[in-house]
Amino acid sequence: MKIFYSEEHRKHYPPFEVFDGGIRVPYYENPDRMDQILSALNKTDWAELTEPKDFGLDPILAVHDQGYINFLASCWTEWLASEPEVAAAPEQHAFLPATFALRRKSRPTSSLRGRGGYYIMDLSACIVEATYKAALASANCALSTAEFVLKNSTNAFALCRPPGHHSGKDYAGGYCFINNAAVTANWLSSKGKVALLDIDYHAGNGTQDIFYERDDVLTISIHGDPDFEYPHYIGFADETGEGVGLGFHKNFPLPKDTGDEQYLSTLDEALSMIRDFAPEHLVLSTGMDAYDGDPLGTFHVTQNGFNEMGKRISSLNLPTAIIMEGGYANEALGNNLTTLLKTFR
Ligand code: SP5
Ligand code: ZN
Repeated sequence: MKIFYSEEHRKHYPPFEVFDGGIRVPYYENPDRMDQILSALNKTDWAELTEPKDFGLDPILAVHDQGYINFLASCWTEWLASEPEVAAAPEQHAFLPATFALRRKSRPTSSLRGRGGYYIMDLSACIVEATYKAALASANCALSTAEFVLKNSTNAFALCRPPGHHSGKDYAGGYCFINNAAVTANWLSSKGKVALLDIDYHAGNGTQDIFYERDDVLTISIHGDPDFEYPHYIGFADETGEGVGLGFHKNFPLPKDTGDEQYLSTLDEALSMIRDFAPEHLVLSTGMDAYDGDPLGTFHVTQNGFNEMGKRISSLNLPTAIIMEGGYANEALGNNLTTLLKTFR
């Protein structure tokens, strides 16, 4: 299996994030995740790692707002230039907003703080010097995968870091800056209908937002119920699309402690929707944080569960762009992922 991967992510390693209750914790979405995955892939005889090519900004700007991308590009240097304390010890700092945009119609004001609260939705999308380049390389891994899937009518995997599914048209959040899966689905949508299935433990809010009013990309997310879980305000069952997009989005919010059996029967419902939609391509937002041992999750999906998920999804027999999202049980991440991926060979 072709796997598109870039080392460009490595220096995107913020020194902390801010958790519930305001405590600073080490950054969970860290480069060790990729090392665990790479080491598991290297033990297989089917993983073929390839550098992504550069697609430029056009396919990204087809999904994201120009002002938002400009903000990502210049945030760190602007911050460094304006705060002597940061410039004195950049490795101890990460940019985060302190005030968030209001629920009324608001605008990105010109100050960095004003843009920060407008373009960032939480305290885990930390920006450091390497963030923007890492996010671009990650999107290029996804686009390279899309191109390969299209040309060869087969499956391929984008080992993306940072992940993407919490990032909307004009905002970062949940470790995500550019929505790699959305960029991919949008890019593929010029060749026919696309289904995007999100199996990350968290609701794919950014993806939902981006395609909410479209009927050419069916988006489905299976996740922890936002009644108790991040991202808290989106991902409910009654959100089903708007305008021509009505009926082309589906959320499956599941309770705490969901295990293999309940997960798989929900997956079957999602797969039957995809069959009915009859897309040309599938994009799979592949978070592994539904895993039993995940520090950010509450589900109990086992390695065997991931194997069964992979078998059922791959039996759709659709050319599939598999896009890496979350998954934080680093010691199990590599094996869980290769277990899922190998069903797509
Ligand atoms: C891509 C992805 O999986 N992003 C997830 C971002 C989740 N951030 C949520 C932070 C809230 C942490 N609450 C943790 C409780 C641990 N016991
Ligand atoms: Zn997640």
